[in-house]
Amino acid sequence: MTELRHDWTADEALALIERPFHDLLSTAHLAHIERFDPSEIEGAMLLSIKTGACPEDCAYCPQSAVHMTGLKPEPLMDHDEIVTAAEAAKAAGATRFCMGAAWRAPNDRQVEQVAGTVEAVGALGMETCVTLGMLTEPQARRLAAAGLDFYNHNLDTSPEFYGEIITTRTYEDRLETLGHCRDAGLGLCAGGIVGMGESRRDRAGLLAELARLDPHPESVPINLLIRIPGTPLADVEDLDGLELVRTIAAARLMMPASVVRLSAGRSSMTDELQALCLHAGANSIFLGDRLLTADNPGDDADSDLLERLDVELAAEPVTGRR
Ligand code: SAM
Ligand code: DTB
Ligand code: SF4
Repeated sequence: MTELRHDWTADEALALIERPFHDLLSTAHLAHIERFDPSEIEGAMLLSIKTGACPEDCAYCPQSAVHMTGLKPEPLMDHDEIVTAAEAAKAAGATRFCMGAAWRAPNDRQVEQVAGTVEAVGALGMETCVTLGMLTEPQARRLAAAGLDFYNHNLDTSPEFYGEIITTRTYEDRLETLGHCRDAGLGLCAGGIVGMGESRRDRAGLLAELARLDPHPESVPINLLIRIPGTPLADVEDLDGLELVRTIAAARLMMPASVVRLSAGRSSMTDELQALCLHAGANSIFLGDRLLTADNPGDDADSDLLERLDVELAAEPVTGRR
């Protein structure tokens, strides 16, 4: 079996990404089928429970108050409305419900509110995930006590490129929040974005940082930038789709037991590109026609694609053989 290593360097990750395409893809697919059933993928559903007006300056994000994206801010949603959305997600075939709030860092009262909702969503028999920005260790423990399964906090890119994308908090801040979550016993969902004008070396650097976490994040979302008018990255050059495939294949090889999610950006991909990403080792998608604020292909397009690929949505949460 492909071994679980936690000593990856950016150079080693780059050497993987740069392997001849077919060699990289077939090796990654073999690693995939060692630990997962390739005929099923995880379906997760996102809900933005607090939208926009975020004080951070993340250059990709429609929800940053620093950019003029025309997005209408919305306060924290009612508990009951969120639980109703989770029930609908379950009915649509999702096994995981992910709640996102555009906060830099929540206060204790906000964490308390979210904890109550996490308990109710967990009681529906779904895996729960939240992404609320930076957390203190007591806040992470509070969420763990509510039964939260996963915390999503992305490293987004390499340490070297990070400063081009965000200036209002550091790479260290992000690693610290991930550490608090791990110490509290939470599962981690941590990944990044490609297509922001970064180099192959930056994509390698991101993967090396993720794969040096011990244990590896259980979920690794790979987002393709959705270019949002009004953000500084609105006009960044298109990324060659095959670079996304290489990134996913390297993620599969470096974190062989983790679920790799083909996350944001599927609406701009062809079915053939998505199929290559799934062959390279991605085994999770977001269902539905909306991510947090941006478009997603939607259930009809997805069931059509999965049927043509002889792939099904897993009825139970997906985990890799350890
Ligand atoms: N505020 C929290 C935080 O930053 O951790 C949670 C929400 S934030 C929207 C979650 C992730 O969504 C980001 O880390 C980023 O990877 C992804 N994301 C945001 N905008 C995106 C875009 N335009 N295209 C692709 N991914 C995006
Ligand atoms: C992640 O890595 N991608 C999701 C989830 N974690 C929270 C969010 C994607 C957001 C895309 C832009 C939007 O919908 O606003
Ligand atoms: Fe967007 Fe999260 Fe950055 Fe806020 S912290 S601008 S919600 S990515």
